[in-house]
Order: sequence, then C-alpha cells, then structure tokens
Amino acid sequence: MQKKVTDRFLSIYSKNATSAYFAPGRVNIIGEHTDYNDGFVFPCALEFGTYIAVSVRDDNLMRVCAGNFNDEFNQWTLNADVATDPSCLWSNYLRGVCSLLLAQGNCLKGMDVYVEGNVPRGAGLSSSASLSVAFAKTLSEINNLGLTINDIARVAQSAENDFAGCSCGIMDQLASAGGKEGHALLLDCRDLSFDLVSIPEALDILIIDSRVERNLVGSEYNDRRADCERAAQALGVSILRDATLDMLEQKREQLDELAYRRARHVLTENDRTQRCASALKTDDLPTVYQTMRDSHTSMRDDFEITVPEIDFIVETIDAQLNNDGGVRMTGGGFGGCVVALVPNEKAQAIEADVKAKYAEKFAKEPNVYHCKAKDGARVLYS
Ligand code: GAF
Repeated sequence: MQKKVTDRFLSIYSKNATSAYFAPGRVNIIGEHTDYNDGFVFPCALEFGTYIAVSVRDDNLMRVCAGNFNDEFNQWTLNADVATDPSCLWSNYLRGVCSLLLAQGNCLKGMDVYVEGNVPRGAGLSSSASLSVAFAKTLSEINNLGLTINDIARVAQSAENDFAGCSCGIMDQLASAGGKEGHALLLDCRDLSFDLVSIPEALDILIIDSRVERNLVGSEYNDRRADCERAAQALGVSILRDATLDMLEQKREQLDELAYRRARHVLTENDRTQRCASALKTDDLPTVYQTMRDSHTSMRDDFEITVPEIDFIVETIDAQLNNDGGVRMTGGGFGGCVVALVPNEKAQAIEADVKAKYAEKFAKEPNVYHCKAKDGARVLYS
C-alpha cells in the first residue's frame, strides 16, 4: 500500500513525494460509549489505516487528492479562516485539522498531498479518525510542531467535532495516534493518560464485519449522548464518570427509565473495562472473556445499540467458544463489527462456522479479519 500511494502521488503530481505518513484504524476490545462520559476504554490500533504522501510547496496552498474518492481534488489557502466545504465532505477532516492548528498560532507550509486508506468503510473501524490523525501527524512532522500523541488526538477529535459534524469522543483518535504493536491501551478519557497492556501472542483478534452499515449512527449516537447527559444531571454530577452505582440506585426515582439504563451501562462498563485490562495483565483470561460477554449484554439490553445481525454473530461465536474466548459488539453500534479474542488455533474454525450460519440466516457473508495490535501514527519515510 505504501508503494501504491507514492506511485499514485508521482502519476498525479508528476513529481516524487518527499515524505509519507500513516495512521491506523482501531478496534475496541471493551469500553463502549464511555469515552464521552470521561470514562475508560481499551482499544488497539490495527494494520489497516490511512496513508498520506506529501511534497512541500513554496506557497501557502494546500492541495489534496483522495484515492478513495476517485482521485477527487480539493484545495484551500492556509490563512486564518479555513472553512468547511459542504461539497467535499472528506476534505473537511483535513480542513479542520489545518484550521485548528492555525488557530493555535502555528505556521503551516503549503503542500501537495495524496491520501488513500484501506480501513473498511462504514464498518466502525475508524477510517475517519485514521484520516484526521494521519493528517495531524503529517502537519506536525512537516512543520516541526512537535505534537504529542495527546495533542494529535485532540486536534483530530476537534476537527471531526467542529468540521465534520460528528460529536464523537476521543477514543478512536487516541488509539490511532498512540497504538503500540502487541498492545491495547487502557485509556482514561478524563485526563488522557494511558497504560499499555500486552495482548498474549496466543490470542487472535478476530473482527467480524456484519456489513450492516451504520446509517443511523449520527442521530442515534447523539441520542445516547443526550441520555447520558440527562442522567448525569438527574444524579447531580457534571458527567457520568463522577457518579457511582450506589448513587444511581439511591436516586433511581429521579431518573426516567431510559436515562437510568443508559447510566447503568456506562457505570458498569467503566468497571468492566478496568477489570478486563487488569485481568489481561495477570493472564486471567476467564475474567477477560466474561467482561466482554457482559459488555455485550449491557450494550444490547441497557444501551440498546446492537442490531439482530450483530447479536446473531455474537451468539453464534459464543456458542462455539465454550468459555474459551471473548466476544462482543465493538464500536458505536447499530451495525458495524463484532470483536472476538480467541485462541489462535480456534480462529479458522470460528470464521468458517460464523460465515456459514450468518449467510444462511441473512443471505450475505460477513467479512472476517484476523488481526494483531499494531503501532499508531508514524512517519513512513522522510
Ligand atoms: C464511536 C465514537 F467515535 C467513539 O468516540 C466512541 O464513543 C465509540 O463510538 C463508542 O464507544 O466510535
């Protein structure tokens, strides 16, 4: 892919790219819809991601071309007010990163840019976070800004919030910026501190894409955020991270039923996420698997973000695992992917079984990826 991107740059701009950068997509092992509640998440970076090839210009024009969008071009000048372009939605992730870095007082050089990614789109594996993180990393390196992992994640998240109209939390950007080969990140979304936890070599990370595209994610995602905010208010805290399960039970009468169940998911998920990460550290795999299973039940019943196809995949795999592996929906919900942590030797059989049963029930095959945790955003060459 790296070679493909630099070759495409040469044929599009008739000159060689002088440097290239990469940022990955992510999968979340556990900790769903907790990030925007200042809670805990446990994602890892993947092998798929966004590649960016660049050559610096001697003016202040930013010219970008996207391989995933039929080599569509977009451009803007690097002045104080870089605006969104409603006719070119993918460019807004890049425009947003530029705008925010300029607003922070940074000087940015003009560039010719070619972007192409291989994260499956619409599957909830963070193709958009990998794009904004890759571009923030690119700008940091080209302009010697010295952005840290957290700076890159923050700027990429703000670009998505303010320029792409997605009110996501910070998990995806942080995992993409700070991932480490062989590890998942236990991230505290309150202060963005993280702890790298090694994933045993003997386990495969299986990702099963239901191929149910997350069309409703925008409105449903925002509804869940609103439910959480309403719950926090009724509990007398500014954010659910500051609430406890005891508090939730004591004040149950003051919450509507939905707010109560949404809050119960978030509070129990924070606890499960920390227990899962600690258990992985001490090789207590039964606890890792149980927390994943409980997480799925909570997302299905309390947070109500699963769909029948996703529940079917989880139940099918769980039946095969016989308590020797964990499985749950991953990501924002309403379609997308299931993640399973399974012993290497079981992975092929699980894939074959779930493909056959899913195809029989839903008349389409899921896409299955066998993954390992990989490094986060990086320079490919310069
Ligand atoms: C999406 C969001 F972008 C993340 O910030 C996170 O909230 C996730 O859904 C749910 O855990 O990926």
